[in-house]
Amino acid sequence: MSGRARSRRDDLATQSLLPRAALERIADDALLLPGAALDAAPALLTALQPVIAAAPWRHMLTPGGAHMSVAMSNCGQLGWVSDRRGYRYDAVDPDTGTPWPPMPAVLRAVAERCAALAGFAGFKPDACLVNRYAPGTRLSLHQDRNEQDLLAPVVSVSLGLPVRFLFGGLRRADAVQRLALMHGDVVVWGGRQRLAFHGVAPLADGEHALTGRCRINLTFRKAL
Ligand SMILES: [Mn+2]
Repeated sequence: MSGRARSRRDDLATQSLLPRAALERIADDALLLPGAALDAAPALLTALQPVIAAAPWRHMLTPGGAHMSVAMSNCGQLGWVSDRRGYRYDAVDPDTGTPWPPMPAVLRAVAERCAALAGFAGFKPDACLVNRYAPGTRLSLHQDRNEQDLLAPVVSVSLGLPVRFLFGGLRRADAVQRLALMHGDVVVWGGRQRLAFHGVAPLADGEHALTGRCRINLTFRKAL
């Protein structure tokens, strides 16, 4: 590991030990809820096991024909899919030809509670995208805009290895904040920030007691 990569990882490890506020404002209508899913994390990971058994990890094709570096699955009424035809939501897993597994109650409960804590009471997600990041994997800046309901927020739950979350503005060229996301952290954005550009920096290598050598991200949305 290079010295630079080591210092970045050490920064993240140090930050995880510092006292943290219950709620940190990123922007109007965008909030970080430090550790909001920490207590539930073991139950979330256990509930994911039958989801992944029914809808195994896969590296979807981008419309350009490249395999995405992030491994993905879905649960809930709808799943986010990508292939040569584009990005969209589908009730059926294209890999198995069957509906996506149902959203486990513990996942739904965490998403709805965190949305309410962030000021989006009444959030009823119908889709949960499950992303698995291996060391070195990143997600470049993008907007979530495949949902019909752009009034509902996005709720993002981080599990496992820490990462730098990139949160920009409504234009791609806007300044980008770099936020350390730890295991159990939740980010919620909606309202005026619903179409904010966001992404994650390359995942630093490491080992997490609950997830092993990866970060798992749950992204809850109301697609319809
Ligand atoms: Mn996104």
